[in-house]
Amino acid sequence: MENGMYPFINLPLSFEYNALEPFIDQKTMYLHHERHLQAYIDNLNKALEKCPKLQSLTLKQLVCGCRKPLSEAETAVKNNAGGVYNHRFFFGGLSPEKSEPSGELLKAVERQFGSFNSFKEEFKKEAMSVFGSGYAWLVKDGKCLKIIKTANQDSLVAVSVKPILTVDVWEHAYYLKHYNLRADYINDWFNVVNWNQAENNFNTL
Ligand code: MN3
Repeated sequence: MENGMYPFINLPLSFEYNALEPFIDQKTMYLHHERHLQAYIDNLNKALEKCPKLQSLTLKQLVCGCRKPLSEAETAVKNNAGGVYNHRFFFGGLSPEKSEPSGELLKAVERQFGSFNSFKEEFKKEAMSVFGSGYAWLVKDGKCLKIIKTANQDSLVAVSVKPILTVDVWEHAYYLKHYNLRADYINDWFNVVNWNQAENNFNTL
């Protein structure tokens, strides 16, 4: 991932804001990337101004918040770094090009969940059950695939699992188009998942 260190900038998406229509609308994509992610980036940079010692750490190291207990400024760094990391991961997992899992990832999905369709059902159920704001993730844990949930901008970086794919289920990710219907949003999101990126994540260490 480029721009992994302070000062952070908002990297452009690899597609236009309207490219995921009709599944995710242009206004949602614009606000999500240009306002929400930008705010995490600005707040991360501001928090890092107060913590010069952390300025040489990578985004992943900042997300870990490894030094405990954290001061107020360090907590702001950790939370906002989580917001940047999670959003970059989420946006990187989207594509206007229709794709499906293939190769080793498809084999692993079938081994773990029985079929791609059963995986989708299971993933949707988990994403629906995220209470409040957070994310559902497909992760690799050793040789197994698992679906896990995180709250707010907590991250998986400090956990020993490898993220493959995530869906942002904060209301800002879907409210303008899908209102309160998170299930409809998740169904639509499945149409714009970048399975090629997911497969790269699965195959790289
Ligand atoms: Mn979001």
